[in-house]
Amino acid sequence: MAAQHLLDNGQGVIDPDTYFEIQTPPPNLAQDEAKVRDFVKYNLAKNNRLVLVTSGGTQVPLENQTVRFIDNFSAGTRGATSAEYFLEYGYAVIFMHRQHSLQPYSRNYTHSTNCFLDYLELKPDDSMGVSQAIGPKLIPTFKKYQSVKQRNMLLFVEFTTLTDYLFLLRSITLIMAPMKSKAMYYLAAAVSDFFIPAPKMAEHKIQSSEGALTLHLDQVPKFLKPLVSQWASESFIVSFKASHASYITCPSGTHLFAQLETDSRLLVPKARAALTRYGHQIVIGNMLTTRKRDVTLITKEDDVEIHLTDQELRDEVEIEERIVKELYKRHGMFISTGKSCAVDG
Ligand code: 9Z3
Repeated sequence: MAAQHLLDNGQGVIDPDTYFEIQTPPPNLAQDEAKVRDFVKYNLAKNNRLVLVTSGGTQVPLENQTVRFIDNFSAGTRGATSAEYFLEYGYAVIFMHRQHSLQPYSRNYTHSTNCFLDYLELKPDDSMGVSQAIGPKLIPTFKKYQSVKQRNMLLFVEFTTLTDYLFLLRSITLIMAPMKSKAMYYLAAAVSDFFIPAPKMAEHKIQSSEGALTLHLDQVPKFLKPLVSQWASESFIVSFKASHASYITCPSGTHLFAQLETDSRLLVPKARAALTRYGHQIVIGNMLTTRKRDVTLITKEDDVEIHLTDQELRDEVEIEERIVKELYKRHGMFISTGKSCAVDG
């Protein structure tokens, strides 16, 4: 009853504290918190930099006994690839990812169109090994993966729903707080803007016999606000802003994809507005269609465009390498001066 009352502010927007009161925490939250606590303690003692990478999309269920849900798009490429480069720069990484989305190191193999059996071959003695076609390519990746595991530099934490994500985000951030400026948050996950609060959700499968379905979704509270101002106020926070190109519908009914100049021109002001609103260190703006080639880093002081040439794309250069290189530098300045960028005077 009280929860229902709290929801009714007339605009369908609740505050972050109320969200945690009305939603049910994920069942494995205590176990995840315990492993994150051990990981942070270990890396704090080693004086390592630590980054929380969030990756993949969140899911919003439409029923308590869920049959249907709404999903946010992200394969997890940005997060998984960036995590590898953070590890190369000496960061310990908490990789908080959507279940079954791409993961660092295995990302080039798990979601390929090949069946995993195609990576194997039968030896003359009837034993099984990695096929000659893939084995040599896999060795450097395998060695890197083994090394980060042995050195306890990479921790995996999984989420599926928006609620899992937000409970985990709050817990992990609070556990990381003692890392202060050595902690970075790299919030690449695609997070739902709308959800159905638990007290308003249908218990069982919504029946099609009742006719057409009209959905009302409430707005998700803006969690970047408490994250920046309370949970991780002394740390280095990087969020992402994604934007779409437009579709033009032709008279024939086909959808022509047109990356209108206006869309990319809107992205930077929108990203800057997010930076001003929350007061964190960096917003990375990316268009969904060009995200593997172009991004803009927006800080209080400057805009930095990172662009890969056609040749670099053919050479399989990954834009995340450039992003992480730039962040490593700026995080270093933040650790030593408390600012993300050298300011003249
Ligand atoms: C992004 O913008 C990511 O770069 C992508 C990566 C989701 C586009 P993929 O893994 O996709 O390469 O398939 N993530 C953030 C999107 C988001 O939800 N941002 C929130 C917002 O814009 C703020 S945290 O309000």
